[in-house]
Amino acid sequence: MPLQISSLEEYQSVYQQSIREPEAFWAAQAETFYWQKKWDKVLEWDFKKPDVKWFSGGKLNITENCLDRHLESKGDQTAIIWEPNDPNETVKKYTFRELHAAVCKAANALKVLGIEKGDRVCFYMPMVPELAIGVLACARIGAVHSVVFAGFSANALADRIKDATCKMVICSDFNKRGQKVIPVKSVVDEAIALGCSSVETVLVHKNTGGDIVWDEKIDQWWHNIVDIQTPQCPAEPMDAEDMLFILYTSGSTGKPKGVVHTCGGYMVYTTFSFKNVFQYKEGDVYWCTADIGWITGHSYIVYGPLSAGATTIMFEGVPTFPDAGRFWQICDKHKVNQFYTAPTAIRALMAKGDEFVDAYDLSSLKVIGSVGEPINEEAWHWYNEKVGKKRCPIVDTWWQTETGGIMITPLPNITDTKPCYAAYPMPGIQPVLLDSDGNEITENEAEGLLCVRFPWPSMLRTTYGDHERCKNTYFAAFENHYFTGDGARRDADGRYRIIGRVDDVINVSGHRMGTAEVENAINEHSNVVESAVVGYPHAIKGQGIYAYVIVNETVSDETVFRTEVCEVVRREIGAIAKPDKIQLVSGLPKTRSGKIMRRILRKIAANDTENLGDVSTLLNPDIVESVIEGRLKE
Ligand code: 7RM
Repeated sequence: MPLQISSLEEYQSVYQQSIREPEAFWAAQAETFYWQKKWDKVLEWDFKKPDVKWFSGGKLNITENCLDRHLESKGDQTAIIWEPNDPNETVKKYTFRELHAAVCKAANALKVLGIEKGDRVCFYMPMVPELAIGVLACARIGAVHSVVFAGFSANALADRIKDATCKMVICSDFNKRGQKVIPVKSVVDEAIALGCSSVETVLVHKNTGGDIVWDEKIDQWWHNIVDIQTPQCPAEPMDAEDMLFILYTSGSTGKPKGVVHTCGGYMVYTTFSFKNVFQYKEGDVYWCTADIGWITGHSYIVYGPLSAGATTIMFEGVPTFPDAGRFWQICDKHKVNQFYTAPTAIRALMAKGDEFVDAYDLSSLKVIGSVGEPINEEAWHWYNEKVGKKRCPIVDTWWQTETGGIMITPLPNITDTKPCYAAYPMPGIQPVLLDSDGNEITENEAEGLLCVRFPWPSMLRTTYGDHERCKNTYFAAFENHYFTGDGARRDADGRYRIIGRVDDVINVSGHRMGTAEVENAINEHSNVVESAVVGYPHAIKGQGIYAYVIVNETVSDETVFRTEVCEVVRREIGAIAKPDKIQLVSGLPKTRSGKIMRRILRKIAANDTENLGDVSTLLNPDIVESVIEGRLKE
């Protein structure tokens, strides 16, 4: 197992060593894993290309580290606790031995269905054990998984399947979310009908039962094929730099990018960070409420915890079913020791009243975490007092799909915590603040663009099928730096506070969304001429989506029009991208070169129109007043 830091002095000295001798530091961590063959070189890097290789020449299989290596010492320990949507249904538990067998069977099934090393397999599934099993089965045989959050639309799914030329899609028949039953297989059918010609097989896990359309030519039942396989499957030898998975994420341009993570460095960093950030101890029960469709689920439900030999909970349902006490009921029921969730969930539950949290025994909790967006002070205090009872440090963890693992965070009971501060860099992480000219801001009590100046093992290697895009998005803005897209502040003691995105990415309920992506969707409405989307402060979601829309023909019923626009967005991207507010405008403020002045639109959406700055240089200064007049309040 990698090092687990236990005191402030140790953090400080380990941090210093990790910066002074990064290769020696990470080699020592990597030594604690099971490698089929040791690496030749710890690190090679060039941010200009970018080209980053960790542990190259090393051979491993991440599933041998997540499963096989635990069999002897903890084969009978629970690896996954699955908590169903309906609290009255039966909990499922998999020991490491059972999970190993289940993964091997699924891996053999993938092989029978023609999946080979390097092939891409798309997952479009609810939070059921078969999702984790399927993902690990891919890793077992060297297939590359691309998990698509099951809230995305058929269009969005089809785009992702095509971009990665997936050979297979694994899905469920239906998903359960609270009281709703959501068709899933039919969405996959729709996506396939949009021309996903690479897909040879759709493997369907029967989750609820019920009528679905079946195409004998490509559809296969999971249980028909997986259940008859043998529970042993050799682990494919993977180069440390072979692809492990692709995960799509939104950027400031229209099309989501397929962030690529590789086997060796990702394994080392997610395990190391999991052990340290959550201070996980043998026998603890750990729960991250994320969906495996996002990076948080990949790194901190599946790979990090399992590789660390932890017991990890997978929750199928939603925080408010059957009522707003569900999270706390689960913590009580399974005696959860480390709990990791998103600020949007905390705010939503806080708004429902304290009685829901007060009704349960939360004395098992030791560490509580937050991820995905800035946590506001009020939510931080409520989380600290009501959930953590002021005895559980809050780890406000800052990281990204691209970073693979947690980058900046307090370490519980080791470093201090401060509301709204993600605080200190993890060992091996070298954050810097730059000004817009790329000069480093070295002093404290300063604000700047958050960059990283040295590679870390779990960083993205490329964006699938488009390396130039990776270079332009992350490595071109500032020479020899990875640019995060976030702005941050450093306080007098060196703690970091993440302010938020400085690009055209918004964060709605912890879901990352490109404004251009939403605009493209809105523009699909036949009566829309042009649109501009910005984020605005939203009490529960963090940011809401505010859309300014120019129409072609006068709209007779604005309510109907707004519903139609939302429907188009739902169809193009998914319900998570539906605008909260849609304002009809006769024009958009533009620069003389024709660029939309989002800065002004953001201020209007936030009702902060006092200091719009100089608008006289705009192409159409008069439009500003009319946009302000038409602003939507509630
Ligand atoms: C893990 C994840 C990444 C973006 C990132 C930030 C924002 C994430 C925090 C945060 C403030 C945090 N991956 N973000 N964590 N902002 N404090 N603790 O969320 O790729 O989906 O999003 O999320 O803007 O760039 S992500």
